Amino acid sequence: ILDSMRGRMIAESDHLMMSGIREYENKFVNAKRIIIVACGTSWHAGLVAEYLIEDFARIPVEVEYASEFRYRNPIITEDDIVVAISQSGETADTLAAIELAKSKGATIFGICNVVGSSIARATDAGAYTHAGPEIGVASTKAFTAQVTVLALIAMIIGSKRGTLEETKLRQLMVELETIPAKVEKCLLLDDQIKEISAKYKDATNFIYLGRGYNYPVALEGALKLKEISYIHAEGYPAAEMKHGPIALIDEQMPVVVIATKDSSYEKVVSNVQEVRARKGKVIAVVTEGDTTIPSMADYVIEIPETSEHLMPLLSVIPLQLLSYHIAVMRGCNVDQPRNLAKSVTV
Ligand code: F1P
Repeated sequence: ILDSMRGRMIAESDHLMMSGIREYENKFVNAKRIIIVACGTSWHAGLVAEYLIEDFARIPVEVEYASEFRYRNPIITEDDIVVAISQSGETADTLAAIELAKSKGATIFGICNVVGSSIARATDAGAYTHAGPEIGVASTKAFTAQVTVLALIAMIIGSKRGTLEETKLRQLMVELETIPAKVEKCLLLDDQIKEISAKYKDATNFIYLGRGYNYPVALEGALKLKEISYIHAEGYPAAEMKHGPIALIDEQMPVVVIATKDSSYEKVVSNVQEVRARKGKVIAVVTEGDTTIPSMADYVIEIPETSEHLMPLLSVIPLQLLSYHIAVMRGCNVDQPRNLAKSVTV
């Protein structure tokens, strides 16, 4: 994935996507609304895309679970662009959502990993992620590749619409180039995360908190733990905690907080204080060199600094490793978790 990311995304900015994005560029640039449909991990990548597209391109975005969208009576018009995201390209709910949107005349843009898959074939245009085959059932590198492609799309549309300044675009391109090396650094955290996993392998519940770009990452961290460790886990936007989930926090509750240095950092500090005040156990993912959150956390995982827009590419990795080690320690089959299928085709 690192090679494919490096090769595709940076050097030749004009050839980033397959022809799909260029062919449909005007449609994207003039879109009044973008609807994203996906399931599971792909839905979480879609949520990151909502933040990216609204930030960079200032086009309203709706992110829908395909499994719900297909059965309700959504308003879809010929002016809409529907972006369908799927690793396998075979997910029945996503395919049905595409068919529904097509029947209303919307333009369908696909983001799939598997070349020639059913979803890729059902779309008007698209971009392949080329992340290589996912060996296990649970999506991991597919998320990274999807977010990368979606970030590039948001940057291209934002730049063409004039809502993303040239200097900001350049900075983001330079920053993207550093991501593969930073991903490698995150992978070196493996031993440390294994030690943390040993402390919490017998937990029965987990909470994951994040704000802004780290909110979808919190959801994804919780999903990975559920999928492969069978531990009940919930992800929340950190600010939502006070509206209910805070009642769950006691000394038995591990709370994973994604607290990297970004525009919502100070607010996350208050959220961590709220968890501490209720004796929750804090596992914090922080930016290298941070001292404030580490002084309040039980365990600290340091990851490299990057733009908050690209942070999900890094902050998801320690959470994937945490789920992986906990699952292995609990004797679970991480490649073939119970009750899950690689392609959910029904
Ligand atoms: C969607 C998905 C995966 C999940 C599991 C079941 O798949 O929910 O995110 O990890 O494998 O399917 P896809 O549409 O992205 O292939």
